[in-house]
Amino acid sequence: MVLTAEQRKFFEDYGYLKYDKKVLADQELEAVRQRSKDIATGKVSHVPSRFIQLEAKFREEDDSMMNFKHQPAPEEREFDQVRKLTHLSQFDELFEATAKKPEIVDVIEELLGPNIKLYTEQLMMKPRFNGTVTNWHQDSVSFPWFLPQVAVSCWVALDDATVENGCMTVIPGSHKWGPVAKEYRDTFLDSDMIREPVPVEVKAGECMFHHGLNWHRTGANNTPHRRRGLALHYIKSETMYLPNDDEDEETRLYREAEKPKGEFRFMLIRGKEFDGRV
Ligand SMILES: O=C(O)CCC(=O)C(=O)O
Repeated sequence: MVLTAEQRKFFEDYGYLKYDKKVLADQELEAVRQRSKDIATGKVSHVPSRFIQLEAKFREEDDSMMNFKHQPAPEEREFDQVRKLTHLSQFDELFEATAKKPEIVDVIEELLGPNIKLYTEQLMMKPRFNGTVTNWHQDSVSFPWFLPQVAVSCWVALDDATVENGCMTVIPGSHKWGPVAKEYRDTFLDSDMIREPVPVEVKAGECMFHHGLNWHRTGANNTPHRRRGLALHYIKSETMYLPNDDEDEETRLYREAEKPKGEFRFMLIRGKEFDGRV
């Protein structure tokens, strides 16, 4: 057991856990920062450019999550314009090794169970001066193709995350209300039955864990300091995946991310995988 009884109870009661232990040593942190910079700025090209998203004001007119329509040439991409890198583990060994680090996965195992897959990761760059808000959401509701909607995420700070530069803000206990359909978001958030939001400042190299149904957001970053955060989204290997015939572009791209490794399966992190499941 890596978590104390108090930490487990805190996660069960509030749906998140600030974890004050370093999960990335200083050297690892530096390597991950450097690799993310090399990918974002096109110095290396093993991550397809459709998994590199710019902040909206630097995109032409594409409003979607992936900017596959108006992807600028790598040499036109500026570091401080990049909003998000996704699917890094599928293409990059350093990110794969990070997603498999025992310091992280031991905790995930306690919170999610022994059979663990990685759905994806999102490296939210929250660039200095340009970083925009990520609005209130529940991760599992954003991944409706997985049943049951059970996920635990680990959010690793690559820079000190503060209130000023857009750290995570969570609504304690909000996971207990279950999945809330997107059209009810504002009504839900206005309800006086939900607790006050709490900012969670995290030091570089440390992390927080959150339940897939926990409501959270991050603020804008207008400071001169970057606030990069690597969100690793884990699901149970027992999860059912519901691809549909009219699969939208976004989902198709998620699935295609696995192609370099052969037949499509989500990445096994620990334990077993099961026929017909993710
Ligand atoms: O890092 C961010 O700005 C947002 C992260 C997030 O929403 C998540 O980890 O689910």
